Amino acid sequence: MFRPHSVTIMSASLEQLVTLAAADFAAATEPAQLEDAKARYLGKDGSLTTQLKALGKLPPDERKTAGAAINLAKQAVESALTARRDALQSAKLNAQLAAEALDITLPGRGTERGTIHPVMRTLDRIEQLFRSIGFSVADGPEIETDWHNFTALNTPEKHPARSMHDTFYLLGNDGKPHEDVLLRTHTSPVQIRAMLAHTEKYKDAAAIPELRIICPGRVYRVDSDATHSPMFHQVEGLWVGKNVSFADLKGVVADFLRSFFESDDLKVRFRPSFFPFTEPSAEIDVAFMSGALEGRWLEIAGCGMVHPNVLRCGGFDPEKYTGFAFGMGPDRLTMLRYGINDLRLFFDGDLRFLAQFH
Ligand code: 2NM
Repeated sequence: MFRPHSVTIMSASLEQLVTLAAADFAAATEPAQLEDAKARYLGKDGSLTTQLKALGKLPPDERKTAGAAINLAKQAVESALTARRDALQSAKLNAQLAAEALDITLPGRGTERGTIHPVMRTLDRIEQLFRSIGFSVADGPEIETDWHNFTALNTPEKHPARSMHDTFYLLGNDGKPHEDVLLRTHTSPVQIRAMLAHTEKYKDAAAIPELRIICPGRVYRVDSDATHSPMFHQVEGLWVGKNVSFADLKGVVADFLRSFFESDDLKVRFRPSFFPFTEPSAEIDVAFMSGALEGRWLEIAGCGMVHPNVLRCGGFDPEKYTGFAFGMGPDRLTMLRYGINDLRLFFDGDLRFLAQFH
């Protein structure tokens, strides 16, 4: 007898079984219930499994048809199972998405407009004033070598500033401090780098043009109390050329201070002092002629004529060129300009303080 094997007819009871299984699966609302239902049909003692096992007892000529019919039913049950599994999973996902839904149409909480940090305002102001008289602004690394930070600045080998009590040294891979790598203690190494770059650039020229720079930036010292922060700011200035004199230094600095404090009758005095990198050296004091600090001399900066050894380290011949340099603390200038009495307010990040500088 001809029987096309691609077409198989399920018996009525098998069809019922498939319908029953589909209903059983549909009734399962949890994955565990669904797996229990699966076992009833496809498990070891499941009804379809039992029927497949019973095939061997059928007469050989019925085995093939019956087997195909059972397999067809099995496939139908399996696809009903898969469909139900998918449905349960996507229902679960949809429930989760609904629970976690965000209404992105709600207005945001808003961000407040920031303010320029008071010390940065001071730096901007200092830069602007010096640019107006032909200075440019230079910067350099905050991690420096011993040579750029000390040696090139004429600091003696045994100077206390070189000790670990005063200067932060970086740690090497062996956990011990480097002798040669440190956090700069002033911005003078930037001046050394700028002098070297400048003199290198003009090494074949008949004469080296004037160098006029200021170097604002962060500097680091081992020091921390109400008036000292381990990180603070400095602005150093440098003017090197032919016939640059102490008189030029006095004029530039006094003019700058009167512009900075917007006070024509500000008193400025130069008091002899000592720095390794300048000779002669002076401390610069100012006195206000009005306000709470009226008539009191305040130390505001240091300065001097750049030491010949320092000029030489920068590539200048000290027989042909002279220069002046000065250094001041913008943190302190900011405190004076705004009447702030605690340095730490600048570095605490407290918005109640910072938001007052609009
Ligand atoms: C100061 C006081 C005096 C200074 C010197 C130099 C350099 F690199 F040109 F030699 N830069 N800054 C200097 C001089 C800094 O700070 C209180």
